[in-house]
Amino acid sequence: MTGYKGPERVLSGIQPSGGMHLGNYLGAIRKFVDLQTEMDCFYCVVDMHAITVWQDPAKLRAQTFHIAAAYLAAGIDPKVATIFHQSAVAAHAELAWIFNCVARLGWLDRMTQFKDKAGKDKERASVGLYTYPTLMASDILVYKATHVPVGDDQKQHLELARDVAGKFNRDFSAPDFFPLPEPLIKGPGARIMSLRDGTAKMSKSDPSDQATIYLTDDADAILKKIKKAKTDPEPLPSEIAGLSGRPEAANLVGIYAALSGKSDEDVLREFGGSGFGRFKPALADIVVEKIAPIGDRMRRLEEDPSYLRDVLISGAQKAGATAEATVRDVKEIVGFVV
Ligand code: ATP
Ligand code: LTN
Repeated sequence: MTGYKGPERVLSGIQPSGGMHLGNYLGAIRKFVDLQTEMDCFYCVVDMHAITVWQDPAKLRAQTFHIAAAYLAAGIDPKVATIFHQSAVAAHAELAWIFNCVARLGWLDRMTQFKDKAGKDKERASVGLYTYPTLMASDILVYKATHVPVGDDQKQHLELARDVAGKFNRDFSAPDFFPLPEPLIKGPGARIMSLRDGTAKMSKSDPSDQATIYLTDDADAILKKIKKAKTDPEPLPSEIAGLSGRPEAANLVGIYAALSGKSDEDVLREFGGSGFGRFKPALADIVVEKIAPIGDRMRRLEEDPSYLRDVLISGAQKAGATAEATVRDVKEIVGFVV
């Protein structure tokens, strides 16, 4: 992390663009919970990122509360970590503008998420969708975060944030002003796949409801989705090598391993030779055991939006103090009159 001497700090964010799912939990939120006792942590609901694609205003606010409820229900303690929404801290947008002038067009042109989300008709995509990664760099660097827990799909955006930090430090002869943030991606659950297609990521925006296990699914829905999950006719292999070319089987084994705290090898030692008729009910049991209580807590929290609002607003006040101090220094460095 070069010669950066500031404190270790964590920032991550989730978009309020739909229901929270098992991939979000295993790839992100579960790590957020573990990190809160290790470092100073900032967990953001990135509503400004969500509007890079159309969001119904009536739903956006409820979705913001939904993410806040998931943070709390999973075990993030707002007295320990700072939970807030991005739009309430104007410093994110201010720094993002400056980063738009640091990042190069060529860097953004390479972003695969833009290509995926813009689809064939990129002329009709919003400008915000294109500059999304510089806002994400700002979310991270406005807190001088050194560590960023995310799922595997965010790797390229994290590299861009490091490039922006490095170029800013060099361009303005401010060595080590910004840290080069480290992605925290590794670990079981970094890439959970769709239950209908083992080659596509489990996603909020999947058109099939059967592809995604939502944190608010009840036991019955979880059981049905797992029973219907796409598989192949072969029994499970006894060793990892036997999962190659079997993306659906590999995904279900990976989910079991991530939730049980076992390795894929251990899971195959236990279930190798069994058909999905035996494995799927065992998988459904563990998903229900780990996820259903979080869903119950989320539902209860979502019944009290004024409490969730209070958590977000007081988090934003705390976050704002740190973020504004960074922007003040940045303005000075860039040559603005302060
Ligand atoms: P969409 O799927 O609609 O693009 P998303 O769920 O990827 O949305 P976010 O909600 O912003 O987007 O993601 C929040 C966090 O969850 C990020 O750290 C992301 O990497 C992680 N994540 C999302 N999907 C998965 C997945 N299938 N497996 C592991 N981690 C995931
Ligand atoms: N791009 C991320 C969400 C996101 C984020 C961040 C993650 C926005 N800002 C800062 C980590 C740090 C996504 O789509 N999952």
